[in-house]
Amino acid sequence: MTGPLTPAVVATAGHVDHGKSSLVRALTGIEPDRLAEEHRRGLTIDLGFAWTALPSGRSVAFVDVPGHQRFIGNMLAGLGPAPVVLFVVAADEGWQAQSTDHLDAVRALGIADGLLVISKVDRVDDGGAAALAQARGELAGSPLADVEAVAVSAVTGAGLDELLRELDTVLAGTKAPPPDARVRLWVDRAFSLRGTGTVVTGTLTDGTVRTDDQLWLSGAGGRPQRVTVRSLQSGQQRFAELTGVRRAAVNLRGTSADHVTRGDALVTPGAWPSTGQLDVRRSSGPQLTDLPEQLVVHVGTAAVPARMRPFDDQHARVRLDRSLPLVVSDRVVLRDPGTRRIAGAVVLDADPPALHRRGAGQRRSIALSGMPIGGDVGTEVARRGAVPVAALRRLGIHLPQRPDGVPLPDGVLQRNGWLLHVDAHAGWQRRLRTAVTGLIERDPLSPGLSRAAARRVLAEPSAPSGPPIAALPADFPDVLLDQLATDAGLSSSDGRFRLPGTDALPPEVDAAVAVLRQRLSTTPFAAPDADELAGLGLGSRELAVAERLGRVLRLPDPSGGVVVLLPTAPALAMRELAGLPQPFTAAQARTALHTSRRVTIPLLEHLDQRGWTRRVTDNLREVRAR
Ligand SMILES: Nc1nc2c(ncn2[C@@H]2O[C@H](COP(=O)(O)OP(=O)(O)OP(=O)(O)O)[C@@H](O)[C@H]2O)c(=O)[nH]1
Ligand SMILES: [Mg+2]
Repeated sequence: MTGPLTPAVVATAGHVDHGKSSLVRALTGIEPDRLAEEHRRGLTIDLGFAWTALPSGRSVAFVDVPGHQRFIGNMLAGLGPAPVVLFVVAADEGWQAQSTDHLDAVRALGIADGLLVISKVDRVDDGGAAALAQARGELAGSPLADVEAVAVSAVTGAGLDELLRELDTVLAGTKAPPPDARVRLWVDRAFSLRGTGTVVTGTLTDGTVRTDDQLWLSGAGGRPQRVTVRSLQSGQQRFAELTGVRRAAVNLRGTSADHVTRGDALVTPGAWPSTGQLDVRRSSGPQLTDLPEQLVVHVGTAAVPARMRPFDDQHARVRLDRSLPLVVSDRVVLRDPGTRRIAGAVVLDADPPALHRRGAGQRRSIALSGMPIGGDVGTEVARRGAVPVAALRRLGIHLPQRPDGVPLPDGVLQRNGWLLHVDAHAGWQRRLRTAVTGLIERDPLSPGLSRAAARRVLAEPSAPSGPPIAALPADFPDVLLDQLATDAGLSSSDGRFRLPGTDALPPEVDAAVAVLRQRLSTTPFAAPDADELAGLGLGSRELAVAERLGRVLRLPDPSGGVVVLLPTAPALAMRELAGLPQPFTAAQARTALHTSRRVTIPLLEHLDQRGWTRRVTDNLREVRAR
């Protein structure tokens, strides 16, 4: 296969002492065991890193893992982000306990690319044939069942060239992740270098990191730290940008090494959810009902204690002790720290619904059983009623690249960057109409249901008797709420919803308004005073409805009361004011309109606002040419 020789990251795996570190050293000339204690004890404790170029020229980095059972956490942190594995089995000892443990981890992580390496062939006479046959038997049925095998000796150098050639072939067949994906780099080390500052290292799996990038460091501290990439290295060379899958050493501004630990992740700001609860489907290992409630969840380089509640033997809810940037389709390892058993699982839902009602667990089991890996837009939208397209993307749910124009699943509508489910949409319309109708019945003078009140109504849990309707999301935009009201046949203005055609005045109010209008038709600027309004039974609510119906105009009275005129009063006033010498004073206007100062000042201000008059100085106005 041709194509760009994208760099690669390969992890080792295999039983303790089977020669993993010796192999990496022989292949690269770099010592992967970095710690003095590792040399003293002659075994790997923590991850080791080394790199070389393959015969094709492709550069490859190795992450060398410990085989000892005690360091299984470190082993999983090394294998977690690596897509390719060298599975090492010693020719003299053959398959051993941690060979099985590591194969369980490979299964759980779904790693299907790599090589079977029969090591230490110089120690046997059969060229490794017996160990190979045994290992093949163990690998049968696993994702590594069909990988090529190479017999090597780190001591004599036998087979090393062939191994590098075979690795080249394996890597040529793997697909690099899309460079424009959101970044998620699981940190495996953090340290401080004099003169350089904080450096974190990890296997970059998703996206591209560039110098000067702003990223978030999401970790145990809760809130993500905002950091900036000062410089980048891979294999001790500097780069302006790095694309996964690749080892990366990232020099960061904005944090100190003491605040970063293995299991933190460098991520694109705002692009990943912070997930504390997951619904998962088992992919390998024991049935979920056979695992204890207390587990350790391994994903990327993170190891987080968690509690699991199985819904059935294949599906469970996992509650993490701390949130992680996890999305739908992520693979997680569920490890029972007591028995060493390891199950693999795939995240089906990174934002699962709360389970309150009786039988919710059983219903969830059914829902999860029918859920495809990668998520289903229809189900997700139905569950939430409405959800921003961006939020679904963030959760890792597979969406068409551009939902506009692309057919959406049945029952899903797209509006203003949101996806709505027709059932919820219809249910919300019904509820809104009922609420508005009830309000008008109780209080015919009501100005209508406010948006805030409408939100409260639509956010309530649906009645146990009726069909379940999702609660309206708190961030549902006003424009969509107004549109919903319009769809429900309501009229919507000033952020209030009313029933069109029901805006009639109760008869006694109607009669009082008629009396007032009659009076104002002969003396248009003699606004009724508070006593007269009280005598007619017209309070502020009655007047508000009369104004909405276009029967009167209300102007604020600076003394705190209200000036009530006919809606035609401003035009009539203009006729009088146009006859005055320009500019004119408020006193001149008052005389011309045969009214009081209480009416004149609000009326002139109203005319100013309409742009019919203009203030020339504090007390002088002129009529504007129209
Ligand atoms: N004869 C021979 N000995 C080897 C070979 N490879 C490794 N060894 C020896 O086997 C022992 C273990 O080797 P390591 O490379 O440390 O094994 P490992 O798999 O990295 O061990 P852990 O990291 O602790 O799991 C050492 O004493 C090595 O010298 C080999 O190809 N031939
Ligand atoms: Mg080792």
